[in-house]
Amino acid sequence: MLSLQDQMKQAVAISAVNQIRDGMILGLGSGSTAALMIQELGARIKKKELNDIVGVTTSFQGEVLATELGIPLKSLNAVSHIDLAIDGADEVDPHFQLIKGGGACHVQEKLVAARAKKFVVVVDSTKLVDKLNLSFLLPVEVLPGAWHQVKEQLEEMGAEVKLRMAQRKAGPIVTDQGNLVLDILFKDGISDPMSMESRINNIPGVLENGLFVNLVDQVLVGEINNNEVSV
Ligand code: ABF
Repeated sequence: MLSLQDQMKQAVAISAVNQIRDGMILGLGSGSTAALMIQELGARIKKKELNDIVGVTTSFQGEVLATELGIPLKSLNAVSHIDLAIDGADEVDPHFQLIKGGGACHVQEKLVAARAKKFVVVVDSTKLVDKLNLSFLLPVEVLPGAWHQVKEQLEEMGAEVKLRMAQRKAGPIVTDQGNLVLDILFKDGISDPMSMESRINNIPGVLENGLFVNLVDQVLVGEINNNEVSV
């Protein structure tokens, strides 16, 4: 029996896959909601309900899943465009600005979202917030040789900063690109995501941060009302 949260994720994943048409080049996101979407896509391709699909994944994890399901894949460099990208998020504000990167995949996720003609975000209602970064930490991918210097510069901007460690502190989390992740918190949240996104990215050694500003075309939200799941 799926938890209520998983039922919401499943419902938005199916609703997003309903937007896919034959011949599309798709951006395939990361995280558990995107994984449900990839599974549904794989099932429809197998049943020949969807044909001539090409996927561009945003993480190694997504690549493994899509490969196992037989979804044809190409790299971002090998496609001329992306028709539709579908991905999850960690926080969504009332202006559809996002925090992503809880899974440390936000560099590739942002590249794919920026390339897509349509970017659809799939979340359950727990991801909706009034203001970004009041609770979920903002991920910043940094070059390994620069993590401490970037940490200091972020602290000078007023953030609390932690190097993301693997479970049981076995070592730092390493991204698919071979970099490290700093998780940062501005205790009053982020009021101006656009200026914060570029301020952080201007620090030497920063590859990309998890603020996704003005990229989203549609947010599909799974909700529970009277024990009924709806999108
Ligand atoms: C990806 O997966 C990330 O950008 C985000 O961190 C996360 C959301 O995961 P889930 O759907 O499991 O909550 O989309």
